[in-house]
Amino acid sequence: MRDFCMDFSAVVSCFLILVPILTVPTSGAKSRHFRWEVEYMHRSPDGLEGVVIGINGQFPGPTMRARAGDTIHVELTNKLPTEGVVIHWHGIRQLGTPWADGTASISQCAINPGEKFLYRFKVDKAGTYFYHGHYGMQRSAGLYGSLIVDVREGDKEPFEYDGEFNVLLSDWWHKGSHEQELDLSSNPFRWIGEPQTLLINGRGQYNCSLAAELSHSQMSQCKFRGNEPYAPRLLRVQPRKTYRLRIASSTALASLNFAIGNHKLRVVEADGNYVHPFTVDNIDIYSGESYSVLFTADQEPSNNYWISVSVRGREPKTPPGLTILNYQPTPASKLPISPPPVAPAWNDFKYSLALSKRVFALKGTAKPPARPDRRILLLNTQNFVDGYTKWAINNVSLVLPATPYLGSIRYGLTKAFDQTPPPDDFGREYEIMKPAGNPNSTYGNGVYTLSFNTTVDVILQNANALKANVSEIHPWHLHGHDFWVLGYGEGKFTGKDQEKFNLVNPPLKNTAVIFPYGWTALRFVADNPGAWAFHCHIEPHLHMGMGVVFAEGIPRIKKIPREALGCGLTGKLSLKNGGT
Ligand SMILES: [Cu+2]
Repeated sequence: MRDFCMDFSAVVSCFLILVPILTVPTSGAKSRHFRWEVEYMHRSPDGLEGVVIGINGQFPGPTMRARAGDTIHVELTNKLPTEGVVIHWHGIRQLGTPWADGTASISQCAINPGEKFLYRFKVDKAGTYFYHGHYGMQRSAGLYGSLIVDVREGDKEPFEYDGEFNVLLSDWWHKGSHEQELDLSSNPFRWIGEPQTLLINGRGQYNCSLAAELSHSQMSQCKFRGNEPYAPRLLRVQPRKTYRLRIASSTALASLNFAIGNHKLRVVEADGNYVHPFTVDNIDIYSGESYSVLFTADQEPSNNYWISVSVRGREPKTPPGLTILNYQPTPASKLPISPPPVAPAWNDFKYSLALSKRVFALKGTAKPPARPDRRILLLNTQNFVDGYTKWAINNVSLVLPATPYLGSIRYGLTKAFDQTPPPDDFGREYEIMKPAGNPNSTYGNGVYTLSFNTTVDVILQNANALKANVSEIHPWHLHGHDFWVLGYGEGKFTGKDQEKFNLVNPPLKNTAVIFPYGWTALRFVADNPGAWAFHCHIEPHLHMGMGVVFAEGIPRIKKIPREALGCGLTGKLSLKNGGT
């Protein structure tokens, strides 16, 4: 905030804009009001100047903080001159406010340039969340920030700590998001490549390395005065104290591994749900996930230590993101005495799987219903549609319609999207271990309509991509719900695998990964009326069609704010009814 105020010499209005401008107590819970302007800005997240989408002059966007039970009001003005915008509140279930989920073409119309939209929703559950753009590839352009929900006043977390830090992770390309979008949509296909830099709280280093001298690298040693926009934000700790790190990954592509040199991490929260605590040397974190980890500053206090973020799951062509754990009163300029911790090999998927399998719900967490009412198997494949490279689910590559599903389903506008639902299964003879015999698929925008209040199992089945011996990681994120992760398996899912589902203490999450050639089983209850995206959180993959839409209980929704539906067929409907 200080940078912003100094940059713009507008201290007074800065405080008015950036802090909640009004808090009104209602039975302990508060309304928290924010006024945001979203705009393009020149920034140098890694030392090279590029264009980012910022909020109120900040990149990443302002950190939002509230208590469980509070209502958040964000009056958002779109100051991008030529494109729409929406913001998704990742991990917030939007109970009773499905129009505030911030998914263009699904829960609302994109907010036009110059227009305002009011996001009003309740944060019902304490946890580590974040928000990000959900239109085009605006997340890749840097439209994201942290959203932290504390426990209700008087409530306690099931663990103790003395201080905390937000660690929002992202990846950064020097090629702009529009060019990336065009590359991915081109024939012949142009892959965007690996990110140039990993960012920690929006900061990374491209032309130098903090650890160059220690790692004997070819890169030059970074030297900072401290006010450079790409100077790392240090984490300053007092010896012997215990800290909570709230780590969230908003990466467009990279799967990451997080470690602090010489320190163990105790994992206590995942995706806004408490987990049975377990201790690790380092933790994998996929795009769309968040974790809270505790660590104690119990090492030699006259030294500083590395915090290191490395690429997993894809051959890393991006150097690790680094910052420093700075023990007080040791000078921050004193570099750690050994090189940064080395992450497990990028393709050690067994390591990753073993880590994912260590996540169990904390005792007392809601348990899943004993059996599902419906099972949906979703095959993840890379395909061609009319010669274009795409991703498809059960052979359908998602192309979003012009009218948001929430409105078209609520008002029975059957012309707004394909009324034939996509398939619940794929041919059982499909060979997941090799490239498809016929890799062609089709575009589609049909919906999985879930009967209200029923229990749904989703089995995500991974497969070989277009190229032989390639199967990628996909972190799948569900909107509007948490799901239980019932199990992970290798190879093709069979009915027998159900017998091994964990129904005792499966973790509740909103994002879960499928590993190469494997499957992941999820269960959730369709009890939140709305239209909900379920998709791979890798932004290029979603852009290439890797998602589906679930809809449940929409006839129960009484009134959808008109502002959410002013486009497509719902926009015309609104005009016909005299604008009401
Ligand atoms: Cu993916």
